[in-house]
Amino acid sequence: MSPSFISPSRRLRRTPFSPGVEAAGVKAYTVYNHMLLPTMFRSIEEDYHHLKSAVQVWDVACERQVEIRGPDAGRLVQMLTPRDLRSMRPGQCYYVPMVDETGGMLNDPVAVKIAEDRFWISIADSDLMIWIKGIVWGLRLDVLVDEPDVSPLAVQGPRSDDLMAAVFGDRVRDIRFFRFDWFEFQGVPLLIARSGYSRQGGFEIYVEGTHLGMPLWNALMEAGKDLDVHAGCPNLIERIEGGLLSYGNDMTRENTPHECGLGRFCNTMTAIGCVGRDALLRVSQEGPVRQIRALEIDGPAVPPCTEIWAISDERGRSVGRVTSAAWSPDFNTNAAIGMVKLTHWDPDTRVFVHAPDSVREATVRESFFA
Ligand code: THG
Repeated sequence: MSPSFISPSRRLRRTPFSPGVEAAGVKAYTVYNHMLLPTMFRSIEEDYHHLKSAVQVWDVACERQVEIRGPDAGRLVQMLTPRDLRSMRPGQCYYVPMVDETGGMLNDPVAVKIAEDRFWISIADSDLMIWIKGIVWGLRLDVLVDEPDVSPLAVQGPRSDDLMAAVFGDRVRDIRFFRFDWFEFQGVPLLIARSGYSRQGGFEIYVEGTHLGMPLWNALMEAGKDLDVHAGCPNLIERIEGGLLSYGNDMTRENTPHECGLGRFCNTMTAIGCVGRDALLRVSQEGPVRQIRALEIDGPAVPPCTEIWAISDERGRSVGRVTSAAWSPDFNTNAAIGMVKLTHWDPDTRVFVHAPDSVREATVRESFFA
């Protein structure tokens, strides 16, 4: 494959941390929410081993925030998701499937409740704000919806607590999973949550504005020298092993949360006001007929999964599709995420995956790898 490049322009937004990312030798980017998202620094495998053993600083400014603020904020956020938000308190983050009126997935963001009347919706790769603005206008809700200039910086890996404590003090260690608290950096308050798109533990720092971006990046790099800190990014192998879904890859508007295995984040009966409630009540009664599964694909390392790979049974009948796959060094197999039909989704079922290089045998797993 010949090398190709992304043409920069105003539409393809840089981030407050882009100078640091470039200085660290970024080797590849993707585009996410119209913004640059690094995908590789040394190699995907080196980045993977390092993420699992040390600590990395990630430019995830592309996790854009949709701010919802005003008297109707709580009511509006509940309209967007089948997860019951009545018990959510300021200081909490919730992973929330967001659906349209058919129950189709529109996004799978992290909702950050800053105050009773103020939320940040930390979105995956779809233009969620436009849908929200439509609802607000149509129903004349009393809220302001916009995209504030907020850029998350993630610190991920087993040494995250030590690195964060070196910069923000030992109090960061007390933040519980999917909770946040406020900390100062150069006299400016920052929201810091224990969350992030890896299974290695860590934090996300929500940086407001541009000017603190590089000072914070540099402070983390300096404080982490003894911890072998390195620039990193969401890692394809690690996220597949961990079963972290990628909107647009593993799920789309064609899928319900239940098909995505996100039923545990839905309380459709009590999520009164959710736009997709009626549709989801129907499908949650019957149960889905296809669902996300982890798979192990036999053979040598698979090529990059850049399009859907069909899954068939031994007679060639379609029984699903693979949407993400990568060789896992730690599990010594090809780890994959796919949507599998009910007839073939039981653990240990053998199926055929039509990868671009060959048809391979594969096994449906009970659960993800890590
Ligand atoms: N952090 C923040 N914003 C984000 C992401 C993030 N926006 C884009 C994208 N990632 C959204 N998708 C996900 C997917 C999975 C998780 C978070 C965001 C996640 N899931 C855990 C799980 O599925 O087990 C934990 C969920 C829970 O227990 O509540 O962490 O990473 N700010």
